[in-house]
Amino acid sequence: MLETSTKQPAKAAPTTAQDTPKSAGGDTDAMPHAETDGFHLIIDALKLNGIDTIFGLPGIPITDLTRKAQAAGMRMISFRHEQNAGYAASIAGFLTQKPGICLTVSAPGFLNGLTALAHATINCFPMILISGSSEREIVDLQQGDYEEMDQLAVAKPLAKAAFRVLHAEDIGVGVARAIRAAVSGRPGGVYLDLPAKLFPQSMGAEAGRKTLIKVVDPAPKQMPAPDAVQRAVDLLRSAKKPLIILGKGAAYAQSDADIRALVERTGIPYLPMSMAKGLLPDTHEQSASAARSYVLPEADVVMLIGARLNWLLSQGKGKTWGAATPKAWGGQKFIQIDISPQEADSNVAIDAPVVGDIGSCVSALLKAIGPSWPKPPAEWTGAIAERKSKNVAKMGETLAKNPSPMSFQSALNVVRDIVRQNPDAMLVNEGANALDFTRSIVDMYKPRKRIDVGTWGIMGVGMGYCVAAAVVTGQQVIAVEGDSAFGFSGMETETICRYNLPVCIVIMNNNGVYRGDEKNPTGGTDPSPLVFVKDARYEKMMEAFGGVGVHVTTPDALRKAMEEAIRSRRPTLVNAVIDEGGGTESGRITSLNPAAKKKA
Ligand code: ADP
Ligand code: TZD
Ligand code: MG
Repeated sequence: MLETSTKQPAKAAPTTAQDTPKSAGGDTDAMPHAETDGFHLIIDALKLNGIDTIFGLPGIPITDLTRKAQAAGMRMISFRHEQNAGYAASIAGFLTQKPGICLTVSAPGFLNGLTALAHATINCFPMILISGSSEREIVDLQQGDYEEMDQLAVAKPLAKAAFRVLHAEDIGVGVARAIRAAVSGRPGGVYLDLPAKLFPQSMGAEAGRKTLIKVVDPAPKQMPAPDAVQRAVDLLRSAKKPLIILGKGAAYAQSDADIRALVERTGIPYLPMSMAKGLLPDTHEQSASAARSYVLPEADVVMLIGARLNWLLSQGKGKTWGAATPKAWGGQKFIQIDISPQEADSNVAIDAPVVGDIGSCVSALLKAIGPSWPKPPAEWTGAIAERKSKNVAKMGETLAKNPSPMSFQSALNVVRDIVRQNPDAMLVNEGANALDFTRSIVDMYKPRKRIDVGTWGIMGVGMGYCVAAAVVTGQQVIAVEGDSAFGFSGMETETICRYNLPVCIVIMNNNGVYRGDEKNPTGGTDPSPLVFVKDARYEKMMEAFGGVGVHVTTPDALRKAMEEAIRSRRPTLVNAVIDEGGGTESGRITSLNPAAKKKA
C-alpha cells in the first residue's frame, strides 16, 4: 500500500459527488485532468506514512472521506459512537507504535471522540483525532453554523498537540506534524482540525504529490547519558532488596527480549503493572505479583521501567510502601527509566533518573551490568518465594470451589484456563470487581496481550478495544466485562458482528455496579442507583445482530461456550451469571471512595 502511494501520483478528484468509486484500491475515480483535492491528499498522506486503517463514524463534512478511504484500499472501520472509535484508535496506537486514527464529524462527533483523545494523552498512546469542522469565518464570528464549535481551542488542553489545516497544499505538512507529535518522545493524542472547505479544494496532482511528506524516523531513539546509566547501575549494585516494576511504557516499547534479559540476568524480582503483564510470563519464577503487598514496603531499591508513580502505585508513598502516614516516604531509593525528563520527582525523589527510550536505556543497562551480576541476597528472594507460595495455595483453594450461583473466582478460573490454552489471544478487561479479580487470577504469557481501563480506570473502553485488537492483530479476542462496564459501549456488538470479528465477550453479570443486591433505602419503587434490571439477557443483543449468544450459570457451561467461540471465531457474547452479592464496593480501590461520617 505504501509502495503504491509513493510511486503513483496522487489520485484525481471525481467530477461529481455521485462519482463514488466502485472497487477498492484502484483509480476508478480518476479524473482526466490529473487533478487532486483535499480528500485524496489526506488519504495519500496517511498511506504514504504507512497508515492503513481508520476508525470513525461518517457524516458532514467527512462522509466522502470515509468512502474514498475505503475505495483507496484503506481499512475503514465504522462505529456506532465516536467514543468507541476513539478508544479503538488509541489502543491501536499502543499495539502498533503507529498513531491510531479516529475520524469524526464536527462539534458533537468531535466531542464524542475527544474523551478518547484525552485518554490517549493520559495513557501515553499515540493517536490522531481527525475531525471535520464548520466554516472558520462563521465559527469565529459565532454566527451559528451547522455544528459550530471552535474545536481547535477545545482540543488543545487535552491533546499533546493540535493543528488546523486551511489549504490543500498544507495537508502534507499537517499530517506529518500530527504523526511526529503523536509518536515521538512521550507518545500522546494529537488533534487535526480539517474545515469542510478544505476537502474539495483542488490542485494539480503532481504539484499535490510534491507537498506530501513521508516522515523519516518519526520516533527517534533517545540514548540515555552514560553517567545516568552508571548512577543507576551503582545504586542497583548497592541494593539488598531490589525490585523492578514494569509498566505499560515497557510493553509499548517492544523491547521484549532485552527487558527479559535484564530481569533474568540480574535475578531481581519484578512486578508487572496490569498492561505489562505477560512481558515475561506471569508464571515466571521471578514474578512477585503474588507477593505485591510484601515487596512494595520491603524493597530498598526500586527500578521503574516505563511506569509512573501515580495513584496505581500509591504515588510511591504511604502505607503501601511501608511509611507510617499516607503522605510519608517509605525510604525506598528509586531508579526511573522514562522518555519524559519531567517524570522524575513527580511524587517522591528519584535518585537515579535514566532518560531515554526504553529500548536504548535497557540495552545500555545490560552493557553496563556485563555478563555476570551478583544475584540478590537469598534472604530477599527466599522470603518472596515463601509469601508467593502461601498466596498461590490460598488462591488455588478459592478457585477450586464451585458455588452456586458462580463466584467471580469460579468463573474466572475458566477464563484462566482458556487464556493459558490460547496464549496468543488478546484479553480486554474492564469493570470494578470484574477487573480486579481478572487481573489477579488470569495469567498472561506474552507481551501486549492484556489491554484494560488504563491510567484513568475508565469504563467504556471495552468494545472499542475489542474491535481494534481484532483488526490490528488478527488474533482471537476475549473480553471480560463487568455488566456496568459493558453497557458503556454495548452497541458496538453490532460493529463486531458487521465486521465478523473473532471476539468472545464474557459478561460477569452480577446485576449492577459493584454488586446487584442494593435496595432503595426509602422503600420506594425506584431501584438503587447501583443496580440494573435483574437477570438481564445481554446475550440476546449479540443474537440480534447475527452473532452467538449464550446464557451460562456454571463454570462447565462457561468453558464450553468459550471453547466453541474460539473454535468457530464467531462473534460471541457469554452472559455469565455471578452471585449478585459477590463484589466489593469500588473493587480494590475502596480506600479512594469518600465515606460519609454520618450514616443515612
Ligand atoms: P503503568 O500504568 O503501566 O504504570 P504508566 O502509563 O503510568 O504505566 O507509565 C508509562 C510511562 O512510560 C510514561 O511515563 C511514559 O513516558 C513512558 N514511556 C512510554 N513509552 C516509552 C518509551 N518508548 N520509552 C521510554 N519511556 C516510555
Ligand atoms: N464512569 C466512567 C467513564 N468510568 C468510571 N470508572 C466510572 C464511571 C465509575 N465506575 C467505576 O470506577 S467501576 C464502575 C463504574 C460505573 C462499574 C462497576 O460495575 P461493573 O463491575 O458491573 O462493571 P463489577 O464486577 O460489578 O464490580
Ligand atoms: Mg457488575
